[in-house]
Amino acid sequence: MPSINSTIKVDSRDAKLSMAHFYVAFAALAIGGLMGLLQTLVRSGKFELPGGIGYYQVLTVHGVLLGLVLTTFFIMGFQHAAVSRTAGTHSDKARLTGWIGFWVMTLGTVMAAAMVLMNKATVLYTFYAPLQAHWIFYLGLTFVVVGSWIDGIAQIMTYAKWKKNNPGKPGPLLSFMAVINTVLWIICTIGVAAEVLFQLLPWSLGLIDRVDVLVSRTLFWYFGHPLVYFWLLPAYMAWYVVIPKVIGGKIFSDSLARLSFILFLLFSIPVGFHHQLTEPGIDPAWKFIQVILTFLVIIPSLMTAFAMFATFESAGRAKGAKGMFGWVKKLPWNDARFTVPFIGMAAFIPAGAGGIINASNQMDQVVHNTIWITGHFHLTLATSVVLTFFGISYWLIPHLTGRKLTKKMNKLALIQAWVWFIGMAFMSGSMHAEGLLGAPRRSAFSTYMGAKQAAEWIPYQIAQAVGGTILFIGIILILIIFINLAFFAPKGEEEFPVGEQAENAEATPMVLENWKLWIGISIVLILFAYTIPFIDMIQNAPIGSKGFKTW
Ligand code: HAS
Ligand code: CU
Repeated sequence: MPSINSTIKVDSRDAKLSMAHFYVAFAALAIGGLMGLLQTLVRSGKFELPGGIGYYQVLTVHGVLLGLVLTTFFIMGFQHAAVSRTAGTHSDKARLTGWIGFWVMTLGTVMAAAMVLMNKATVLYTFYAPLQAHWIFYLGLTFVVVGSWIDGIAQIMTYAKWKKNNPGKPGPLLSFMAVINTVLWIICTIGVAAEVLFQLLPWSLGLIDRVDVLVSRTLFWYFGHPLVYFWLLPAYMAWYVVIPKVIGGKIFSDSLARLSFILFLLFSIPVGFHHQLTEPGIDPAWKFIQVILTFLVIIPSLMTAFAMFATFESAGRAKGAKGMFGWVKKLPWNDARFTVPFIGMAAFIPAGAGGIINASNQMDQVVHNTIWITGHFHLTLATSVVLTFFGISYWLIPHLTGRKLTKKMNKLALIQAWVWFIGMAFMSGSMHAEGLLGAPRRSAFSTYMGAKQAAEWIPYQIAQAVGGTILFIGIILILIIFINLAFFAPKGEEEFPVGEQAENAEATPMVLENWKLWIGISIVLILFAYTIPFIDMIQNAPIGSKGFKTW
């Protein structure tokens, strides 16, 4: 694996491009996080939204800004920096491509957010038909997707330039991972782009009078599950490559890390039916096949768990750790760059277990559409991924702005992480428990009151309000730290930590970078998992009022 020495800095022009993405991401966090607080207060039954603002409008702002905007902008900003740091500075052409992508995404975000704030797109972050939004919302989302494709192509350009200048060598691991994530994103967003362009946009413009809901949901979930790995893989990039350097260790295995990313590329897309297990109109045999593929996509996460424990233990042993768990003490617990992502990793153990329950068809009948699912993704996305994003920010923002992570900010970052963990334990924990009692997701307090179990659910909703309030304190803390590190921290050099492979690790086989092979297998698996059920849906689609099949 090419050795990446620790003094290389991200070129200041690329740093500006990354920082532009982070400003949008953290602005989305601030607004979306405030909405989250309001939601939990409304659900406690003790708070009415002012000025006739609707609960579902607030929920749509929360989901779109945090689930789609914060994530996409943060990930693109991080990947630009990662590629520039390890595969070399963007060419002027690549950087210009990146800026075009950024502005197209930003335009789309403003269009969609404006419609949501004007209550003309209260369709939640999954914008399921038959809920209909203003056409500007759909056009805005299209710009966000197309903009992210352009943004991602800039990263691929720089990686390809490195490969051309270093024939026969495996690309830098961090850049390889960023390109895997971008390729995964481009392949999976084709589904949601088709749904918006051929169904929702013409429908909202009145050009067609009906859409086939099953087709639109299938196109959405073709995209929706890989969306979660588009979120997860940048966290894994930090776990695999940055954390080993932060703890003074080595990357356990470059090949294992690459293989786990390739398995995500192969198995994360042909599995969307696991979000549709209770839906009619899909042959159970194809649901079963996609559940099998879902269980295959759990394997790279288990590989990651193994690799992380191996990384921690070898780093600890190298420092003289004795006994079965002596290495735990050798980990840098006072360094936020390690401890904050670590809390995210530890949270991923129950979070992933919850995912396995969701994927288990019979158990999903119990939890589907309950608040359990909301608890699941507040552990996976809002804790494991987002805490790792915070952990990345603590060294990347000062690195990019030519400042230092000070002791004071490091301390505040550790406090923020524990506040986040405690708030999430209350909120996600009570969501999981209340979901098992059958409480529905996506429901305000008022809709609960009709249910006979309402009295039983109230204590859990109060716990969610407590958790949501603590989490909001966590959001204020992270915003203070971000603003300090971006604008006020003392000038200085903050390392962009990039780990190096352990001496005794095997050389990386070049087959792992055979893009034609892996993208080819990914496409074959998608065609295998979706072609027949999709033909089935179209053939059996109802006839529209104008006498032809609705699409
Ligand atoms: Fe999920 C629903 C299945 C992972 C996000 N998921 C959702 C939704 C979201 C979401 C947003 O099969 C709701 C969508 C909606 O609005 O309806 N999910 C899974 C499975 C996994 C999984 C099998 N989900 C994620 C991740 C997400 C995410 C990651 C965001 C980032 N999920 C489902 C299913 C549904 C679902 C169904 C639909 C349910 C329904 O009925 O609607 C797997 O990827 C999980 C694998 C992970 C593990 C854990 C491995 C542990 C690791 C950490 C080790 C810790 C270390 C640190 C090393 C098996 C890697 C040291 C620790 C110490 C303590 C020392
Ligand atoms: Cu999924």
